[in-house]
Formats: sequence, structure tokens, C-alpha cells
Amino acid sequence: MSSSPRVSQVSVPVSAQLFERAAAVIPGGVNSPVRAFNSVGGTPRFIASARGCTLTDADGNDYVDLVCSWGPMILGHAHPAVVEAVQRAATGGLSFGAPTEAEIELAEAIAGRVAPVERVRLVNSGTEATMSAVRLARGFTGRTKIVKFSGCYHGHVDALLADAGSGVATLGLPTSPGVTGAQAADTLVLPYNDLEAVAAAFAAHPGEIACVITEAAAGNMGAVAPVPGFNEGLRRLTTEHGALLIMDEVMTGFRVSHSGWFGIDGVAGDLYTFGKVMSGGLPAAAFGGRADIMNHLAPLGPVYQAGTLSGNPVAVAAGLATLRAADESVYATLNKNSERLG
Ligand code: HOZ
Repeated sequence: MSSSPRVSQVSVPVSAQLFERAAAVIPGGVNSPVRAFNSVGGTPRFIASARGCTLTDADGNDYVDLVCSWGPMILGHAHPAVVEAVQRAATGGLSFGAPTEAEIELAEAIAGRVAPVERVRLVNSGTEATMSAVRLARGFTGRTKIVKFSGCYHGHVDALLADAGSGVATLGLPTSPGVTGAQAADTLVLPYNDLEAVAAAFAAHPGEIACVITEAAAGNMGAVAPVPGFNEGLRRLTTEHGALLIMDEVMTGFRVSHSGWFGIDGVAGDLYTFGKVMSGGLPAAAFGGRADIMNHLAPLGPVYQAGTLSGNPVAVAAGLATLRAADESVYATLNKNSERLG
């Protein structure tokens, strides 16, 4: 009687199989580096579905989702009001390349929550929002230099990648190859929460600094709140030196309070950038601010900025439904849950 050796059948998890397949066609197997699990180890879980606070991966494992798509899913996944709004919008057409009433409603909802925002323009990502806000600040002031803070992340804009947070920090990159010296030459990188450094930069570059861009509260190098007086000091110094203050609220906007970080410290920026929560989980973002500055944008003014999918009706429907549902009870629950986990 012949006997064949027993082969133990160790099944490879579906996520691991998918990751191997993805790596053959997508660099690193992911479409955004922080998803690669590099800093935590293991294989990225490939998500099959999500509902409420639960993510289900391709192997059928359930997880309590503390990442929330890196911010947008403030109401939880597949919130019925958001799904219904998206379905209704999609039924009416996916993209028009022409304005819609819902875009006005979303702009009004944003301006209605953040008082210094008098005009809003919708874009497709937080990166696009910060890139456009910086261009507008330069166009408005006629100056070239910008100040950003070490550890703050403002998307993967060339001029803003220097010493950035988020994936740039977790991958240990000081900046990125591909960003030329010329693109970064006008970026002054200063230590966060250091007003003396900001004052010194203005003294060293009189009349040259177009704007200071800061995360309203830093969240891309861990959560580092501005020390008392820091945002107020930025407001004072930028005003004194004729520069603009850009509050990047892509992460904090409509998340840390109904009015974002502005609802917490009340320091008014000249320009704001938003994304994540106001997108409802679809690709949408915005920048906005003082009307006299925003009116320098084309078609009213000479600063060019545009986008085929800007104000996309389905993304706008998701963002609007999310903001409408995110009432004070949502923020109370969010705070309570955060305290429990903290
Ligand atoms: N830059 C985002 C985090 N700050 C990336 C999020 C993602 O990979 O989904």
C-alpha cells in the first residue's frame, strides 16, 4: 500500500492574495502610501464592505474602524441619509461640467459654519485646495515666499512637502525626489508652535512672504494642538506684515466641532482649506475665505484655478448630506467616544 506524504494545506488569506496581485500592477500595492502598513507591519486588509463603525475585509473579518477613511466618515460608513443622497444624485447624472444648485447649498453650508469664510470654491482633494489657496495668496499679495511648519502636512503639493507630516513623516522622508530646488526654494519651514521663529522669518524677508499656512491644529505628526496664543500670534504677525494666514482645516474642519478648529479657538484665517468631512467620503474638497481675496480668482480676477470634476454632483450630494446630518449630537457622541478611547 503506497502512502503519499500529507501536505498541510495552509490557506493564504484573501487580503494577502490581493496584496500580491495589487503589487504587480500598483506601486507598493496601494494607491496612497499610508495604507501600506509599512509602519505597523503585516498585510494591508483589503476591504469588502463597511457599515456604521464596522469594516469587513475580503476574508470576512470584522474590525472596529478607528481610521474612518482618515477623516471623512464622521457619521460612520454607509450612513442611510448619505447613501440615499448619493443614489438620488447619481440617478440624475454623474457630471455636467456646468453649475448646479447643490453646489451653492454646499458652499452655503460651509460658509454658514465657519464665519470668516465668505466665498467658497469646490475642488477635488485637500491637496488641490492647499495648492490653490497658496497660489491665490501669492497672486493676491504679489509675493513669492510661503511659511509652513515642520510636521504639518498640506497634501502632496511640491512646495508644501518639505519636512511634512503624514506619510512623508512615517516613511522618514525629508521631502520627495521630484520636487526641484526651484519649487521648494520659496518655502520657509519653521518649527511648529514657535512664534519667535515666525517673527524672525518676517524680519529676515520683509515684504516677501505671501502667506503662512498652518494646520489649524496639527494632526499629521500625531495630534499636536497649537499652544495657547500660537494661532492668535500667527494672526497678529501676518496682519502686521501684510501676509495672509491660511488655516488648513482639511482634517479638523467639521470634525473637531461643528465649525472645525475655528469653533474652538475662534482665530480667523484669511483663507481656509477643507476636505474629508465635507466630502462625505467622495472626492471633494474646498478652499474659501475673505471675499476680497477669493474674488481674485478667475473668472472675476486673474488667479487661475479650474477643474472638470469640481463641484461634481454626486460628491456634492454626499458632502451636503453629511454636513446636514452632522449636528451637535454627532459631535457630542464623537467627543465622548474619543475620550473613552484616549
Ligand atoms: N494623506 C492622507 C492622510 N493624511 C492619506 C489618506 C489615505 O491614504 O487614504
